[in-house]
Amino acid sequence: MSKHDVDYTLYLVTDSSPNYLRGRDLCQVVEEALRGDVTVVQYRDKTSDTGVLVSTARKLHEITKKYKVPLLINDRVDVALAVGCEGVHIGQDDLDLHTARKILGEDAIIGVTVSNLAEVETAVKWGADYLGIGTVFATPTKQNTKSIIGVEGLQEILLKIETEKWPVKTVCIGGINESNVGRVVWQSTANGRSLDGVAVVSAIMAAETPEWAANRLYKLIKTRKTPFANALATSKQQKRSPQELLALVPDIIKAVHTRKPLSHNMTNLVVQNFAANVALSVGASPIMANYGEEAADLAKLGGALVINMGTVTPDGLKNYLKALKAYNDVGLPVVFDPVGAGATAVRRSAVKTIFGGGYVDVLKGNQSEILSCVPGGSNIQQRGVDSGSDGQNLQELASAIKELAKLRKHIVVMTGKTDLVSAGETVFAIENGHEYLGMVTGTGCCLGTTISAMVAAHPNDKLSAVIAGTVYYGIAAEIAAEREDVKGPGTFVPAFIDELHNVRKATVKGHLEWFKRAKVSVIS
Ligand code: 3NM
Repeated sequence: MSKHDVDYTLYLVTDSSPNYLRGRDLCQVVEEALRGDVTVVQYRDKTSDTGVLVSTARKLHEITKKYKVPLLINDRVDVALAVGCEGVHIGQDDLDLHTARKILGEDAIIGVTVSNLAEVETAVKWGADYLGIGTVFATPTKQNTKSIIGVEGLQEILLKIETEKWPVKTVCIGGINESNVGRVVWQSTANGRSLDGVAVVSAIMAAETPEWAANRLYKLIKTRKTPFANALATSKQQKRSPQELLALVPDIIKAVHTRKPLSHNMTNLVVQNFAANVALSVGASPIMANYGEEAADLAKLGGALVINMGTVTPDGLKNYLKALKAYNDVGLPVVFDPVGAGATAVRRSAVKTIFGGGYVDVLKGNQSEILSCVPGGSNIQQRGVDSGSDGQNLQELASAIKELAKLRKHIVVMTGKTDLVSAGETVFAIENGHEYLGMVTGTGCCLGTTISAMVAAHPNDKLSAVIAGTVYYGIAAEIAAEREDVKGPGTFVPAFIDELHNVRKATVKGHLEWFKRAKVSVIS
């Protein structure tokens, strides 16, 4: 078989540690896995003597040849040469690729571990056949990994490879198993560039029945099966005109009123009370539950989750991840507000952890927060454009959020003087709102709460639900600010809560005067 025809779909990396083998024979486990459709085997053994490595590799090679699957040796070019197997896999601290190629020749398969763009570039330059991209998630199998890159890092690397049209194949590695493989493969696809496969150790080596485990993984990778694919707005939904979308707004507000969906907020210390009151005013049923263990029960109630990382802590992050998983498991919507995302290294890392931990349906934040979520950083941000300078760079911001939404496969809401909403194909601009919203703490967070109520009540068309929530919120602010009793930001807050309530009540009664203020357009 030519090395160009290798199928990387399910790449097994072996591990001979007793807690994985549990007394079983390595070759037997590998053969079972091959029966379950493993397509590449890498023999990885960091401790055995060279003699043992060569004899085990020979046995493994006899088996892999039967299944017409390539055998690669981790790190040890000498062992690969002695055995005459198909190639090697080398890490960043192993023998360099150029030398390995000189020793093994052009026909050998040589793969390289990479975790950042510089390593990718070097590996491609020296002719790597494939890249093992990782570590995606922290894993007990390899605890001394250099960096945890998350789905984010994976996307960034795939995007670069796609942009440069590099011919290299790709697999990802680190913490991939049956529960996350479909999402990781689906989510990491960047501009049409997908992974060629997935590499696993424990998901197969530690499985009771390696054959079944491999077979299930293979099918999940091949079908790119993930429930989240249905969460995304369809092209048809995205191509609707602002008028078509606006026509849905009253019914969405009524649906919240009728269904009173749960708005489960894991939010920051500053806005707990305000957000709960906003949820009540828009007709939702709020619960401010920050303890992740409760999420599985709450997720049975048909609502939506808001993760607002405004006052993130290590415990808080663990709780968010539990809740994210609980809502993902039942397919209910999650709104993520990456408050202060770019402000500290801790928050940048928290954003990665959350994106890695599950699927987020709606990402909502201000300009700098959203731009901080662009993998690899945004050019706009690098040029110092920050919130406030909306006018001249609206088109640029629109393109940035469109790309981000497309890449991440979720809806992005960027708040500002003009709010921008995109699910990846079209960008809608909403020009409702009032400057008082920017003078009171927590109004952005409470928009997240409002959106959660809308998407919970209208889950099959989240794009129109997000637009409905944003328009309704902005108009309620305008009406509140115009009231005679409102003298400034302080008196604005209670009036705003009143008007969210009043607008909803009016809508339910069919009084839609307020709605004439709606300003939605398509800008990109
Ligand atoms: N290499 P599991 S992570 C062998 O990041 C290996 O380069 C990694 O094990 C890297 O599938 C890893 O059990 C272990 O999480 C992956």
